[in-house]
Amino acid sequence: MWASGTVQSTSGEESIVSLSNGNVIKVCTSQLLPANPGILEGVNDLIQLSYLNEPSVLHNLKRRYSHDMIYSKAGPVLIAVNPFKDVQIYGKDFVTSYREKATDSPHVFAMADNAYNEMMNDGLNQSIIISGESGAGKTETAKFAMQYLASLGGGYGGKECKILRTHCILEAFGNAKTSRNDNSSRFGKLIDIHFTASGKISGANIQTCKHVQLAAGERSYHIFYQLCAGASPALRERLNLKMANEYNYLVQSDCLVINGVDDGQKFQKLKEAFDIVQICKEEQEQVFAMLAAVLWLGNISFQVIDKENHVEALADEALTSAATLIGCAPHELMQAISTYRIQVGKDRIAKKLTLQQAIGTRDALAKFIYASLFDWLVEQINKSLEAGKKHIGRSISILDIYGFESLKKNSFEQFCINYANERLQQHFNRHLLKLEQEEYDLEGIDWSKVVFEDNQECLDLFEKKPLGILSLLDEESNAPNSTDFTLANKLKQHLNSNSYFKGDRGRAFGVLHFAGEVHYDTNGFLDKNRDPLSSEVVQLLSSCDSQLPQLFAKKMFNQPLQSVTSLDTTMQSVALQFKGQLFKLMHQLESTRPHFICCIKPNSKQLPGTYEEDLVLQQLRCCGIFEVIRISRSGYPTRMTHQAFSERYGFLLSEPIVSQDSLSISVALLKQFNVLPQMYQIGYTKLFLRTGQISALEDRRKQVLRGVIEVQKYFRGHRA
Ligand code: AD9
Ligand code: MG
Repeated sequence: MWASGTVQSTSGEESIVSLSNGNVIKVCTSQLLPANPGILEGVNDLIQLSYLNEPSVLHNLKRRYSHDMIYSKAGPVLIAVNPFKDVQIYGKDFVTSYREKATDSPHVFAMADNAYNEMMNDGLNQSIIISGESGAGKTETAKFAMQYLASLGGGYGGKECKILRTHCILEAFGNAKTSRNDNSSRFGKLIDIHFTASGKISGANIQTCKHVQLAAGERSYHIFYQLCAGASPALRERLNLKMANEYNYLVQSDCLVINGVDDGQKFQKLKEAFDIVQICKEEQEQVFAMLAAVLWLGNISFQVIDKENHVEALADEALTSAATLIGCAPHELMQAISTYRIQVGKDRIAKKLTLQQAIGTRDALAKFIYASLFDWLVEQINKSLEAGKKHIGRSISILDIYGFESLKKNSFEQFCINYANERLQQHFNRHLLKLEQEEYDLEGIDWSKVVFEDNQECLDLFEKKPLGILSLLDEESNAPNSTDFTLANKLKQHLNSNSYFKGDRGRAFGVLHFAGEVHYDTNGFLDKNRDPLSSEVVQLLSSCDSQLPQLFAKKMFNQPLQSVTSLDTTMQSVALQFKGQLFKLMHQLESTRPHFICCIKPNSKQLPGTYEEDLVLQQLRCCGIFEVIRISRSGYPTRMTHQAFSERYGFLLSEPIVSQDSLSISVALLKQFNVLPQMYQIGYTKLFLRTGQISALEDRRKQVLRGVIEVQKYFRGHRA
């Protein structure tokens, strides 16, 4: 790591340096990097640094962080370093001061304000895209952005308030405690906030991206613990609900409570949120019944009934409770999870399952109910936020997905998550590094290119057909007699020559992600990718007495892609569904003007006041921040077509000019306002200006317009 100091003397290759802590050391001169002058300590925007080396950037961020200035800019990108404590910078006074532009200190509010203004001024849809590792602060940042937009778009009544309050529903059902984050999002979401032409919030829409399962041994989704801790005695009675430690699905991890979190209290908040989005009491009761059913399903056990290891579910409290809760007879449930049917000639014959198959079927049923319940809830929230109207105005979309994960043992879940992050990074690279430079080329601007690490090749490794990981995974998932070993071998056989792929020993393989090398264990990949749901189970749900199971089954039947199958036929795999949903989200983002926020995790212990330089550096490098700074510093962030420029400022010209074309007017304006030649470039169709140059013109314009209004007022007053 680095330390700051003063060079005392240099002789040849060596220098004597006295460090700030008093020590004097001898170092190799070529390893010294210049530090920035004191006046630049803790600058708002990293592009202002005179010396742009890694230690300077790190030092600057650390310095700000130690003063609770968790936000900094890197050109157009907002960097947010997770404080892991409450910092008092989100109150109404802060909203007001950002709204009135009374401060220029970087903040998520400033970013949201900027997006809002651009939407209002240019009529373009905007997006706020938040990236960062698991636990870096994406979800919290997204909430603050929403809070700000809600306060702009109409105060704290009505819809705005609803959008914020519903978040606890999504978190209860979609988040869980993991080893890296006590409140880790296990689903991706894109929230579109819709505005009327006058800039008031008119509604919102939430799109989600598939849940990823939790790793073995991790606490499950918050909602289960909230229900167990917070249900009233009467509700417990109706659901035959036990304490969390009596359910198999919940005791797989030994963590039943989270430090500083009161699950019972959260349950009360959740019920209030249900009321707010108009999920009526009967429906709420059904939601809780589905959750209890899932928990009881996990307690169902099987007994072996013959030599071939075939099994039957035990007719005990777990089976009866689960059956009652989903609304069927116990023997029907028993049948559905202990047998499958095969077609023999014209008949369908029931065959018994083996223990492993039966457990798989039972768990698949539980997962299906849970996933359907989540989708149903999102649908209800959307209905209540949009009030049935089709949206035609403008919108700001906020993207918050699961962050990059590299654990000791990485499985299918991490594989999906990291693939999603690879896609997201591509969007970032394309907009901030690639398109930016392409536009300079296209406009004939004099420009020295900044090289950057493109992650296209890594994406190709995943997506190429037929020889990418996703295609090969699917092929193997559908192949007879395939195992996790045959999958690993197949990947190695076809991909070993790819420099982003590492063939490991045995079942493992590695990928060189933009954020670092990750090794995956293929154990369970095929099963998780197939995620088979037997037709027995879907039939059972469709014949249930309760409304929700019927609805879930109907949805399944109506979905052409996700076919219902018996255990042996093919269907669309989890990885492909995941890719489809991801593409849909990314596609939607393409038509918006993006604003990027990079969240940084300053330590891996979730502690306040702890800044681990190497960890921060690795994250900054991975998300391409240094390249962004270099491009922005030498770039021209303000750009306007000659026409737009001349129309907006033309009236400020003090002397009339001969030719009235927009280019001539623009040039005359630049001259009149003394914009120095190194501060702008004239492209074929657009004018490019360096940071800060437009403000003098804007100020003048405002002044003149205000003058005009004053004069009008004066005249109006006189006429009256
Ligand atoms: V994951 O990919 O969903 O696992 P996130 O979403 O990046 O992850 P999250 O927003 O959940 O991380 O933040 C983790 C924790 O950091 C939160 O629970 C807070 O305790 C803490 N945090 C994050 N941002 C802030 C903040 N601006 N102020 C205070 C914060 N605490
Ligand atoms: Mg999150």
